[in-house]
Amino acid sequence: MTFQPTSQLRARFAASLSTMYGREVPAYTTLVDVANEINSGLGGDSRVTAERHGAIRVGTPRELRQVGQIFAGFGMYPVGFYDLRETGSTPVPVVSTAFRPVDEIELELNPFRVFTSMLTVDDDRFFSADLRRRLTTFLSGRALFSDELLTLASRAAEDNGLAEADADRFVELATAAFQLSSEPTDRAWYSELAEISAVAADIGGVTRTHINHLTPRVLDIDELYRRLQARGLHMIDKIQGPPRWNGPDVLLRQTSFRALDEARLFVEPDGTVAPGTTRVRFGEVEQRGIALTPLGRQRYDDLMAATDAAASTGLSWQDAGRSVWEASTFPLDHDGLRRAGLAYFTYRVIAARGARPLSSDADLDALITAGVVEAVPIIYEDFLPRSAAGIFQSNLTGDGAMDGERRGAHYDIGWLADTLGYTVHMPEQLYAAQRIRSLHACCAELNIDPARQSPDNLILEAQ
Ligand code: OOG
Ligand code: NI
Repeated sequence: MTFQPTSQLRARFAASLSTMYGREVPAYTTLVDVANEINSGLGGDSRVTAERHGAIRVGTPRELRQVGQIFAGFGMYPVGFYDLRETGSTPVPVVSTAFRPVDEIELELNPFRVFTSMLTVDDDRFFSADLRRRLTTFLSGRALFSDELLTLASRAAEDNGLAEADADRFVELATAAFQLSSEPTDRAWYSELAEISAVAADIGGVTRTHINHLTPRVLDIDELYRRLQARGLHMIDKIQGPPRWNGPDVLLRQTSFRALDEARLFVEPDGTVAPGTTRVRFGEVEQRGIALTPLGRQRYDDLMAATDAAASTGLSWQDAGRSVWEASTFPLDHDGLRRAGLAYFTYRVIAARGARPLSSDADLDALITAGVVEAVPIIYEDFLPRSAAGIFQSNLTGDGAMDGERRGAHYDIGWLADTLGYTVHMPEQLYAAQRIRSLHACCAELNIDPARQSPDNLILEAQ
């Protein structure tokens, strides 16, 4: 029987969720078709065509830990900690991480990632003691994942894959765990939670969890936005993240179309079961650019703040962003980003053997200029807290309720690591490590001393 390695399990899982989500939310299929049209016109490779991120939401640390166990079976590990309670203009009562492959070879094989949020039940600003008690009872009474699924996941994680029959079962059970439930929802309970936040109701008002959206990657998001609008899809009013401008794509640009009404059964207060609708799922698409160093990220955040100020004078977000970015000193090409230490690259030797330097203190920058070494941009594989909050918000009905006078519960990356039982990597550490590995490999191949590199390189190395 053939053994299926983790990367294959992950690719199958992403594809199987995609098929299911296309059946559940037909507009998703339109989105994927249009994204494929654009990508194939722009020479997208097989990684980009298959590339998706998903989003799920759970209610308790125990559920979060189990989700982590399932994703580990697919070679996906927690990266980043996002606290969305105060990130956007409307508070969202969740903290989040992203499960994704961390290794560049695994990313290349299949980069599937899932943005995963947990309801902050312990936060007094959202939940009173009485509601918290009832919510905790409700959540501890449900089982989102079967023992069979969790056991297969642990085996897959331990053995770095599964034999074919087990692999089939693992993918089938994992996909089904994120299917929209047909079980009737208690109307009164759902509504009580919805008063606080639509997200609280979506997570804690039902007995199951579900995939909330599945996002393809597109190489030209502005073109996609136009084409979807032309097809009559109701898009949110902006593309989140940096604007389209005359410099390089950085980080992540995302947009979405509005949540759609989906039929669901409700148990009414009088005990009868009646059809109703919920509006919790939506379509999203993203374009990815180069990963920024902490220095670059600081510049990015400053430009975003300046864009807010410019947009408040009545310009559209895109027009405000473009004028702010184009008036700034943010570098206009990858080379400029690299020289200023604002973005991450890997390095590889491209010159033939005879054309290589003989001196052991050759400068990397000079080697790049001389065409001996090539700097390849590292694509940003993660998320942006502000865009994530924006995506949540644009799909919430109502502002929800938060009592700012009460104290918020404390959650941080250490809490997350303890809860999951895994190290939580920070995105920038992964990019920096990847950069240094490639730099050292290059130096070894050229027989030059990595310690004798130019100050720019050392600045980057220290980050
Ligand atoms: C997650 C929203 C965040 C993104 O792409 O930033 C997100 C959710 O709605 O559960 O998916
Ligand atoms: Ni998303």
